[in-house]
Amino acid sequence: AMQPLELTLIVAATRNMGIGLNGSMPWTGLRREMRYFARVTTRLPPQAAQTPGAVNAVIMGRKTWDSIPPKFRPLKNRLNIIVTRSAPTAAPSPSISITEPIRVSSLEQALKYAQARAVARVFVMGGAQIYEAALRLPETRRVLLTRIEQEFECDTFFNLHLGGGDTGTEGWTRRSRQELEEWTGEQVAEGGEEEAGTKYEFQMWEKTA
Ligand code: FOL
Repeated sequence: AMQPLELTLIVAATRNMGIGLNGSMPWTGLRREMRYFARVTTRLPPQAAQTPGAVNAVIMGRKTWDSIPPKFRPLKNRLNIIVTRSAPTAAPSPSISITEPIRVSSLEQALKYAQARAVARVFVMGGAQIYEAALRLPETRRVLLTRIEQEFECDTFFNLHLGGGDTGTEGWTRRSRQELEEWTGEQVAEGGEEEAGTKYEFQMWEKTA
């Protein structure tokens, strides 16, 4: 049966919700954090794990695509969908191999493509403009936030303020560490993580209203 498409945003942000500087990330050296991103976006949910050929999709803006080191793109074992104003006018065929990134001209087209491909999970991985568009959609159910407990100079922000406690912004609720572990399949440290002198915490937020 056709599952209703559900979107998960995945983002690493400072306390001020800073996500970028000069077209790249404001920090360096958060390698375990990056590996968490790679595993979480790749891992299939239990229902899809048995299905041959099942994959997740990652949707990103063109600037985020450009920011990924060429040797890592397309992000492997995931269907990569790029939102760009210079997408071909014809809709991409639903049978293209995942070794080929798909270019579409809007987030709505990206969702339609993901649905036509019957992908397992759909992640929105930025940047700011794409997150902003996704936060307006009813399909957006969840944010996997890595909250970085150190200020970095940023010129790009995630425009939803999710608080430190479980009371964030109206309509959003923080889920427990156990709920995050169940949904992501990851084991996360109780008191948060620290790497390259930077403390951070893996969080999961869900839309309640
Ligand atoms: N979310 C989180 N939690 N952390 C991030 O760093 C992050 N980054 C983006 C979006 N959401 C995020 C966008 N930027 C790669 C590079 C930049 C990028 C996202 C991904 C990348 O190269 N990923 C490889 C891992 C490479 C490695 O192991 O170092 C991948 O396979 O996912």
